[in-house]
Amino acid sequence: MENETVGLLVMAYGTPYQKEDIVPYYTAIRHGRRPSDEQIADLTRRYERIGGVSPLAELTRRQALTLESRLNERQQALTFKAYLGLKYIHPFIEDAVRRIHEDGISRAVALVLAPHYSRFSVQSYTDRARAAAEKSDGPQIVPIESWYRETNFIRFWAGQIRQTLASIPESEQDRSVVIFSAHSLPEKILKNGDPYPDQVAETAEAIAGEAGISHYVRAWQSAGKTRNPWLGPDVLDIVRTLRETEGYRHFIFCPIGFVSEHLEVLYDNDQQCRRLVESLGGIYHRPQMPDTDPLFIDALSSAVLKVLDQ
Ligand code: FEC
Repeated sequence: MENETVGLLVMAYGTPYQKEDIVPYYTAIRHGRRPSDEQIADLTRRYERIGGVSPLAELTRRQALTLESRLNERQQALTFKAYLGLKYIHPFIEDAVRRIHEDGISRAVALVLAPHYSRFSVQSYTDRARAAAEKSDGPQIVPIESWYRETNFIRFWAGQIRQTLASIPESEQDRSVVIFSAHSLPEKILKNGDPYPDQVAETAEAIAGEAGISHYVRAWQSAGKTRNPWLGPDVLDIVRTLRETEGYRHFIFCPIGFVSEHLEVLYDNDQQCRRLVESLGGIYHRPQMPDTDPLFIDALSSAVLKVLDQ
C-alpha cells in the first residue's frame, strides 16, 4: 500500500515581491484600510534601505522546502508535501488549502513560521486555514499551536550566542549583554490572558540557561505607531538604560520571535538599533537568524512529527 501523503501547510507573514506590491500588502496588513501616502512613503523608504525588497519571500520558500525534505528523510511512514500559505500576499493561506484539497490530500499539518502563540498571530493564521478547509470540505487541519520549546530551537540560539561571545575579547565579556526580543503587540492582549509574553520569557530563560549566560534582558521591538499602548519595554529604551546606567558595551541582539532575516530584523535591528548602540559608544552584534540552519529545520520537523503522534 502507498504511504499516506500529508499536507505540510507552512504559513508565514509574506512580503512585497516588488515595489508595486507595497500598497496592497500594507492595506492587507491594515485589514483593508489603505495606509496614508505618508505611511506608504515611510514603508517604501524602509524597504529601499534594505535593498528594495526583503529576503523574506525567498527564505520562507526555502524553509518550507528544506523542512519537507527533512521530514521525508527522518521517517518513511508518511510522505510530506509542502504548501506555502501567506497571510498578507499571494499565495494566500486560502490558496494553499484549496490546492491541498485539489491534490486529494485529506489531512494537513498547519505550521506557522513564528515560535510563540498569540491570538493575534498564530491563531489568526490557523483560523483562516480552518475556515478555508471547511469551505472546501477538507483537508482536516492539524494545527501546531507553538513550537518555541523545541530543544533544537533553543540550542540554535544558544549556539549563536556562544559563537558571538567568543568573538568578544575576554576582558569585555562582563560588559556584554544579550537582548532577547520579539515583535511587540497591543497591550490589550494582556486582558484576555494571551500567553505570548510568557512564552517569549520562557524562551529567553531557556536559551540563557543553555548558553550559560547571566547578563540578558527581554524587550519588545517593531511596535506599531498607534494611539493605543503596545507591550514594552521597547528595545531602543532598554539599550539606553543598559548603556547609560549599567555601562554595558557589547549588545547582542537575538530577535527570538522571528525566524529569518526580513525588514524587522534588517531595518529595525540592524539599522535602528545599531545606530543607537553606536551613537552611545557601544558595539552592536546580531547573530545569524535561524533561516534554513539544520538545527532549526530539525526543530520544526520534530514539532510536526509530535503533533501527528498526539
Ligand atoms: O517584508 C518583510 O520583510 C517584513 C515582514 C514582516 C514580518 C512581520 C512579523 C510580525 N508582525 C506582527 C504584528 C504586526 C502588527 C502590525 C504590523 C505591521 C506591519 C507592517 C509591515 C510588517 N508588519 Fe508585522 N511583520 C512584517 C511586516 N505587524 C510592513 C506595516 C508597517 C509597519 O508598521 O512597519 C500593525 C498592524 C496595524 O497597523 O493594524 C500588529 C507580528 C509578527 C511576528 C509573527 C508573524 O510572523 O506572524 C506579531 C515578518
